[in-house]
Amino acid sequence: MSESTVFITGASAGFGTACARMFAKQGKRLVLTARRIDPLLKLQDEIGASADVHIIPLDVRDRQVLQGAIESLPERFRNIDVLLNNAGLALGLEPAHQAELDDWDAMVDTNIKGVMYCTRLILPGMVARNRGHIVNISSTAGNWPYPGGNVYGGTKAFVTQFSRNLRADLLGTRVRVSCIQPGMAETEFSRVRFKGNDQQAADVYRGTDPLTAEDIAETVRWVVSQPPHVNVNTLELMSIDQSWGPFAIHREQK
Ligand code: NDP
Ligand code: 8X3
Repeated sequence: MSESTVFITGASAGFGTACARMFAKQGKRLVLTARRIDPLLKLQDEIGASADVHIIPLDVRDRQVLQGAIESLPERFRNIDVLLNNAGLALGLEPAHQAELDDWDAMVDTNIKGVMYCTRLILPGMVARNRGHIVNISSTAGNWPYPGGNVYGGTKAFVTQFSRNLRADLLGTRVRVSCIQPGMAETEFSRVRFKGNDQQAADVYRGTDPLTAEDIAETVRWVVSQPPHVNVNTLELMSIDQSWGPFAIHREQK
């Protein structure tokens, strides 16, 4: 797929930036999107020598803007071969009865609706060409519960099940769908979750060897580079320093 086109959401930081760098090394044509234009411009500057890069500052929550951006892509970027649905966030770690409803709305709108919109707008072209690959970034948080994971984990469970249901719909086509479920990875993720509190964000990774954005880019590279008849359905990965706890049990003091 040397001449192929990759569309990445959330390319301004973390996994998205690392994946853009990885695909640029392979000489892919890249459409890079996120809300912040400055990091996108910087990235375009960095990788523009090895890849043809088109940047679009947009919010995946805005369906009209997304539709307009995709419909008005320059001709050479129109035939998207890989859609990396990566843009997403967690906001807050409060228990459900104390969480901010605005945070829940933002997570649902970004992590669920953003993935829905990008998929629905880009998938028809893939089906028409009978070629393409949708790679969705879910999370271990969609598989395993943890205190404060409430809506964030729920949105990622959606991404996992949506990926499987897309596979069901696309049977008989050559369009592939893969769902990657990373555990704790050090990016801007915790800084966003804790609303700019750098200390709280750093504490998440303190004393551990977390996954890196480059680890996820390598996983995406492997998933996408399988032979066309091989569909990696779901792939979960964690840092060696992360595992499961026992069931939590509340005991009354007698
Ligand atoms: P980062 O915070 O480093 O990057 C998130 C990216 O998403 C940024 O480029 C951000 O760009 C973009 N984004 C967020 N909201 C929107 C929006 N409304 N519209 C467009 N772009 C948006 O986090 P990660 O790289 O770690 O996260 C990438 C994905 O991986 C997310 O879906 C996250 O849930 C998931 N994930 C992360 C894990 C981790 O531990 N880090 C583990 C498992 C999954 P901008 O702010 O410029 O819009
Ligand atoms: C991010 C991983 O464990 O912080 O999806 O929810 S976690």
